[in-house]
Parts: sequence; C-alpha cells; structure tokens
Amino acid sequence: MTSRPVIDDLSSFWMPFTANRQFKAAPRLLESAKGMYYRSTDGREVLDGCAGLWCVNAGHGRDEIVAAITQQLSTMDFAPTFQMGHPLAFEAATKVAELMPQGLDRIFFTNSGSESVDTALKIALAYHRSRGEGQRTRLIGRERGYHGVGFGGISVGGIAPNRKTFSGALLPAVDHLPHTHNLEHNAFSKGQPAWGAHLAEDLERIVTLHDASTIAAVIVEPVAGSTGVLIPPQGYLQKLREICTKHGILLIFDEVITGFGRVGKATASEYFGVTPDLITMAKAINNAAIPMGAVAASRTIHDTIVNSGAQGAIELFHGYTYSAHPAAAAAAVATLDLYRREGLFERAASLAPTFEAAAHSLRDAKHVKDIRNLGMIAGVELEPRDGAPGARAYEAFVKCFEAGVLVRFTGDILAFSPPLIIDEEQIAHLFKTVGDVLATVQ
Ligand code: PXG
Ligand code: PLP
Repeated sequence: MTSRPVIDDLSSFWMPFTANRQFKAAPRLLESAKGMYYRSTDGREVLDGCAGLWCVNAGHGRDEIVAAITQQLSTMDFAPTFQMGHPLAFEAATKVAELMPQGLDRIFFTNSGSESVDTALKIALAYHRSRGEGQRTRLIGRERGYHGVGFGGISVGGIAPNRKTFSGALLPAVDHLPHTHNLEHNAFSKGQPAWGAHLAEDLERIVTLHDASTIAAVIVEPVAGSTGVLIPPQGYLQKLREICTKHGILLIFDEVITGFGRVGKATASEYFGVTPDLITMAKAINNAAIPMGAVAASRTIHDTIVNSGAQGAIELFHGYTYSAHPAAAAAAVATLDLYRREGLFERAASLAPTFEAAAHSLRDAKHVKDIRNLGMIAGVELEPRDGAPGARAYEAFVKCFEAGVLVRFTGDILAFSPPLIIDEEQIAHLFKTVGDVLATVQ
C-alpha cells in the first residue's frame, strides 16, 4: 500500500464537533478502511465499533457500491433535479420507498440528516397550510433530542450546548417533551425499559397550553443515539402516536441513525410497529459513501401539498442543488440492493442478543453506571469524573483507539453501533477491549 506524505499542517481544517486544539496537539488519523476495519496513519488496524458515525452499515469499501459510484461519475457526474430529472433519482426513490412503512412512499432527497430534518419540518408546515390550517406552526421536540445542526434542528433539538450560543436565533414557536432517561427506574435495562410510557402524556399538557390548532408536528428519534443512547420505554411511541392522531398533529420520526437495519428492521417504525407521518433519514441510506439524506412522506401529505397548487406552479418551494445527486443515488441503489442480497437487516436482528449480552458483560467494569441497548445499538454510561464531565469517557475513547477499537463518546457515555457485518468474535473483542481499557481509566 502506498503511504501518503505525513501531514504536518493541521491548522486549516476547522474540525466539526471536535476539541480542535486538543486534537491537533495529538491527532488521530485514519487513512483507509475495508470491511470491519480502519487503518490509522501509524499503520494500525482499528476495529470499527461505531460504523464511522453510525452510518457504514454494510462495512467499509464495499466493491459493489464503489463500482456503482465510479460508473455513474464517468457516465454523468451531475444532473439538475430542479425542473429536470435523471433515471437513477427515481429508481433510488422507489427503492427507499419499498423499505418504508406502508403509505410513506413519497421520497424527498437531501444531502444530510440536518437537511432532512429541516425538510421534514418545512413539509409539515406546508401540509397544514395546504389544508387551510396555516396557523399550525408550532413544532414540538424533546429534551436531549438531536436533530442535526440546522436552525430548525437545533430549535427542536434538546441538547443544551448545541443551542445556547444560538439561543437568540432559534425558531420562535417550539416546545419540548421531557426526555425518557431515568436511571432510578430503568438502569441496566435490556431492550425497551418497562417504566416511562406515561412521559408521552406530557404532550397533552403542551396541547392544552398552546391549543392543538397551533401545533404542526412532533419530532422525536425513536431511539435517541447522539444524546447517549436512550431507548423508548414500552408503549411510549404508541402513546405519542395516539395523541398526535387525536389532535391532528403530524408525527415525525427522525430515523437518521435507526434507519436501514440498525435495529434489525428497515426502520425503527417497523420494529416498534408505530407509523409516523414523516421519516427523516440519511447516513446508511447509501452506506455513507456519498453524502445523502431523505424524507419519506405519507402519500396523504404529499398529495395534499402537490395537488393544492395550480397546474404548472411549483408546489413546494424547497430543494437542494444536490438533491438526488447522481453519484449519491447510484450509491443508494447499490447499497439497498446489497442490504437485501446479504440479508443485513436480518443479520442485525439475529446478532442483537449476542451484542446485548456482550454489552451487558461490562456491568461490573470500573466506572460503569448504566448499560442500555436495542438492536445493534448500545450505550455504556460512566460515572463522570468530579468537576470534569466528559473527561473520563474521552480518556476511555482515546485508550480504546490506541488499543485498536473505535467507539464514540458523548458526555460520559460510550456508544456502540458497529457495521452490521460484524461477527460474534469481533463483538466479543470490542467489548472485552473496552472492559480492559476501563480498568485502566482514572
Ligand atoms: N438526526 C439524527 C437523529 C441524527 O442522529 C442528524 C439528525 C444529523 O445528521 P447529519 O448528517 O446532518 O449529521 C443526526 C446525526 C454521534 C453522531 O456520534 C451522531 C450524528 C452525527 C454525528 C455524530 O452521536 N447524528
Ligand atoms: N447560497 C447561494 C449563493 C446559492 O446560489 C445556493 C444555491 O444555488 C445556495 C446557497 C444553496 O446551496 P445548495 O442548493 O447546495 O444547498
């Protein structure tokens, strides 16, 4: 393998969601990836315990996806999708639609989860306006929710550091449900915790406060990932669905992390048997090979908006230069075929019990305060170090990387979401390494 020149100037790249000064003083650089492994610039193999950033569900460097992208780029690099089209855009949409819950088969393409969230919120507003209920403008998110970094997403999101700097510029009509995290009742739950469905009833309080006629939509992650793996209590999502339906409020599931096999089904909606009105997705839609996101809308929402405009008029004033970019669409078609051919969603479902047992084997490891999991997602919450929140998980993360496994951390929570091609031996190795590392962490 040819090795690239060592990079000695790291100053120009202003890194996202990174402690830039700390990183640049002691960088961690990856230079290639295949299957379950990254290779670092210092020549070490690193087991990918988090599918990049919860996105490379089929594993790295898949030949079929690379070939589809390469072929597409040499055939047609770019084509506009504003008042023009190209066949792969339609094919990709059809393939995505086939994986969505019944009736959510109208697909709007974006380039990221953040754009998908903005798009879904705007579709919700447009839908109500098309029905003559344009006063429904309020959006309801949830504490600890993560919906990306657009102004819409941080407004409905519930992660304080992502909001506070921008607090004067957030959307004006937003409210938040309480989060469902509660260690007093639910510590060390396997799968869905038993306690907490009643927290969905807080939506009734919000409806009473603002009146249903002013509320457009509720957005939640069916399983919250970024905020530290929060699994919905049994019955919670069903209850949210019921209350939204009762009041004519749209329910949006943000499936940017949960979509495409992460929980052992195509969507978390399918897994939980709860069908929202809109689904946002990104990441694993095309194995993260090219940036892409999408929103699945119910046919009712789509038809209401699209049939409300005059013939020849644009119905929804929204779209991105790169919506359904040919290379991204080619990658999506190849990826979704590959998921099916290899049965990767079923594989995730059948590996989930092994993954759960391995994660919970850390129960008595040093510093561990909680473990929670669902499908191929697990979170291990550590007792924070006095006066230094996040420092302990950061140390664990760095030491794991040095020991050859890549994990994610947020606050003092370690998050695990490996590619769905992981095998049982690799699962065991992943959690064994983490346990060994935790024993050495201050
Ligand atoms: N919604 C959800 C539920 C997400 O998890 C986004 C929206 C935004 O997607 P983009 O593509 O704009 O980043 C996300 C993204 C982590 C981590 O390790 C999670 C995400 C992104 C980066 C890191 O927790 N989720
Ligand atoms: N800013 C300017 C000046 C533009 O012309 C455009 C698109 O034409 C955008 C932003 C939006 O870019 P995108 O469509 O890639 O989101």
